Amino acid sequence: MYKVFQNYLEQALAERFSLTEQAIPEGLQHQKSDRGRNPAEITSWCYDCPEFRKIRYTYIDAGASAQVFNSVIYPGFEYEMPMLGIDLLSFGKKKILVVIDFQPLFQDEDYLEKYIDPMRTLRYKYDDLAQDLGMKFYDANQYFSKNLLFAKVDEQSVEERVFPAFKDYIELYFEVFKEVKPLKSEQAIQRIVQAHKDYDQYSAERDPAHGLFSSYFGEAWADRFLYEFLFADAQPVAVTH
Ligand code: BLA
Repeated sequence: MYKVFQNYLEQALAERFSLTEQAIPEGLQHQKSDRGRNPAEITSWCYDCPEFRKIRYTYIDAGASAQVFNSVIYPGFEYEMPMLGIDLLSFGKKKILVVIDFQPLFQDEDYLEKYIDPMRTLRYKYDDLAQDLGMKFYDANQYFSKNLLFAKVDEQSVEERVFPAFKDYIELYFEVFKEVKPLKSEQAIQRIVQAHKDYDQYSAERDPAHGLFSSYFGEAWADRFLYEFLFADAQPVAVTH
């Protein structure tokens, strides 16, 4: 269902950047499960290039039970640019959730004006996808922007609305990125290093996907996938098992 989204992202990246494939820890790149109603498969890809220190995306294919495309693009530490965050989820026809955002590293006014305001036109172009759904797992005021697309939709709008929105947000992300000047001072760069670390820590601790990964692939695998791949700069808080 979201394979055309993945193909588009891959194409958009390949035509602009010189990507190097990054190794994914043993056992995490691909996994299969027969535990659910339908067989499930999870596959991940990871790249970097001079502009982006980590480009990762994951596809979960569990037939009619689940189709998921999840991606985060982490700029290099010398760019204060937000991450591009994408989470497209489909659990059968009844539950399709889509989230696309430039995920801000900071919430101060100057930062938001510089990196989040440029999304305003698209946010209103896709007003039907900016649904103001409350967040249960995350805090909407941390690492999310006011211009995020967050919607519960049907299959038809995935094709007619979400795909055009996805393309527009990706194009805009790279356009804004093109104008960004790399930071020079070591202190400013260290502030970004810390912000990326905080983002990973926050995301690993709250990720609503842990249960999904556990149910298909077991809890040990889920923990490894979160802390060794998705949010590799996060520290597991406590060993509970
Ligand atoms: C919600 N994301 C979810 C949910 C799941 C995932 C299972 C809960 C859906 C529900 O309400 O039942 C799935 N998250 C994943 C998967 C991965 C993951 C499969 O990290 C990894 C492969 N989530 C992101 C990114 C964004 C994001 C990059 O990973 C940013 C655009 C957003 N996901 C996001 C939001 C919600 C969500 C805002 C709703 C959470 C809430 O209600 O607090």
